[in-house]
Amino acid sequence: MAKLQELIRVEDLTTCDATAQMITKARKDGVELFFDRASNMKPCPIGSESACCKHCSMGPCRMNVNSPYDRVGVCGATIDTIVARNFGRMVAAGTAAHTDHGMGMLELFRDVVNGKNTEFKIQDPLKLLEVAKALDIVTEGRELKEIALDLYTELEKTYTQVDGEIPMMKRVPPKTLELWRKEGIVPRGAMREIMEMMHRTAIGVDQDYENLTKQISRTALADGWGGSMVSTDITDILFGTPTPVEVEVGMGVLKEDKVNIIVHGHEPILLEAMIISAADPELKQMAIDAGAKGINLIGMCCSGLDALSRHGLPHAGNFSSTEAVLVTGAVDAMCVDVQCIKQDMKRVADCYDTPFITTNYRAKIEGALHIQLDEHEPLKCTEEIVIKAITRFKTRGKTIQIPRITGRGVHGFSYEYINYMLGGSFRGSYKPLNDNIINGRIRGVAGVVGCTNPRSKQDFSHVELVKELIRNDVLVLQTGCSQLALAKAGLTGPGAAALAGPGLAEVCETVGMPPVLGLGSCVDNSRILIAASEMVRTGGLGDSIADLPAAGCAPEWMSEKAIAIGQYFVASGIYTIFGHTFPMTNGTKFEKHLFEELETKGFGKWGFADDPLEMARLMIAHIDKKRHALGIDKARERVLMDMADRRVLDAMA
Ligand code: BF8
Repeated sequence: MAKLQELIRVEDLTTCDATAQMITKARKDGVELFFDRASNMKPCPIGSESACCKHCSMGPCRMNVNSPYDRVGVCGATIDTIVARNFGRMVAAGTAAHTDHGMGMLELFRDVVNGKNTEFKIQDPLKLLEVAKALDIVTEGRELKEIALDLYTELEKTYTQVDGEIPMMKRVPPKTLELWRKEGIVPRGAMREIMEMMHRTAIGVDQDYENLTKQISRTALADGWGGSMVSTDITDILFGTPTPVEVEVGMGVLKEDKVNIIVHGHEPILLEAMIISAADPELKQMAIDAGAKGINLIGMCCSGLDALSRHGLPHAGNFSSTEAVLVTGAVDAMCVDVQCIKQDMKRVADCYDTPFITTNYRAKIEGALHIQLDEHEPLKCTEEIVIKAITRFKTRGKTIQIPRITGRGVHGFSYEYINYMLGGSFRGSYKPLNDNIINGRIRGVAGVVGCTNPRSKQDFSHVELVKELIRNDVLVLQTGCSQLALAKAGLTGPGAAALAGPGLAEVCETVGMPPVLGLGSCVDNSRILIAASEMVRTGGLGDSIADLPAAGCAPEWMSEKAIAIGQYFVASGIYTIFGHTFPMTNGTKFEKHLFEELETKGFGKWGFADDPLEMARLMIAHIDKKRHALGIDKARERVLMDMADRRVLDAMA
């Protein structure tokens, strides 16, 4: 462990009080966390500007980030080729993660429909019919199983099709789709796009950054409108479409007198199976016999967000808290599947005698206990994990310290529920949302999403950015670790309307919704795309997604998946800002292309800012620019005057 004087002050690492307490405890216990390593390991200055090329053995070639056009790589690759290739490979990796996850969900769906998997059944047949209809599958007079099998066959194309357009293109607003067709970036199938992206970024292939950008967009769109969207829809069909539910979040959800089991990762099947096992009467009795008051199942990161949205399951925290939670000593089993699992969690778990269990053959960790989850018999795995956790509870050490900190919020705002919430059960519609944007009560819509990162004070930018947005009447949609940051800060409950600007507050109070709507895990960013499509379809806000008064931001991002998400938002027409770092060499033509030129072609564009208030300023300025272009900027001026007049009248009353 690094010397104490080299360690950064805890208050500079996180604004999450529970995580801060655990960092302090870990330091006392002599246990190193990733915060400490981030403090002591400077990022590579060449790599952080993406100015290194290592795609062949003539290099690696390092460019001069201060004067990027001074030299070229041994093969002659320019800085623009190098940075664009690196960026493309990040998008390919992020897209691969989401689409591999989505394909797994689709296979599970097929096996459930075929009766090969009897552990699960379709929970939302209505959503199955809706998705089938959206893809022009005949539903009238047919058995649900027949429709479901057709749906599987259609959706499989999202991944495996080699030519044509992926099925979800039917949900894209016509003008947005027209642009993609003109630019030749409509995805064929995710496997094809990822394969071509990897090919074109190999030594000696595509060496034109603008041409590479087209494939980067095509690959990313195969994620957002393909792999991720199918995953969200199929997961809703299988496990239920979320509706608002009040949830408890933060490390205080751990219970000293219960067997605490945490599930961390991304694929919903592990946590869905764990929910069944944790409710098993025999296992519950076994926990009681061991002296516990019960089994306390908890989620973390995106798996946790899935179960939080669908079942109201407690959630212990986001990415930056997954080691810290082990420091409580109160975790009786930490089980993981895929993505965002830090290798060092195994060592931290060992320090506190917590069983650390991998469950997916695609994501083993050296030295960790592996119990393979077989999706045909998932309970075998989850029951074994529960038994291991009960055994650990019996032999728990005395050094348990659970931060008594929890937050409460309302989550589970699916696209469908927003429709119902705004329009009512008989006339579900986005028209009230559009009307309130047009009349200026709601200034615009922002997606605030993505990771936390030990190089950025945990949760700080998420929370400050969202506060500033809602204060300025911007409705915020959230997914991923960002959502947890806001939930812990108390901004996902209806009470948060008090922090909103007068127009947004009025809408929230009328509808009974918070100004910050949690939509789920990172693959559920697809819900934002569908909501954006519906806003265009409803009318009054332009013809394409690029016309909407909307913007996106991932202020503390860290994963390649975030880059893929950012690119599919940009390609879909949304101005998207990333914070604290960006894999880009400043002053390059590729930078200008992503940050300026894409917008002039009808797409969105990338933005960057380090300070949350600056992020908010850029997003609001963009929203106002779009309002002006739509000719609805005057309406907002009138509404603000109405509000002011009303306050004067209130004061006089
Ligand atoms: O997919 S927000 S740290 S947990 S990558 Fe990971 Fe980032 Fe969290 Fe989920 Ni998304």
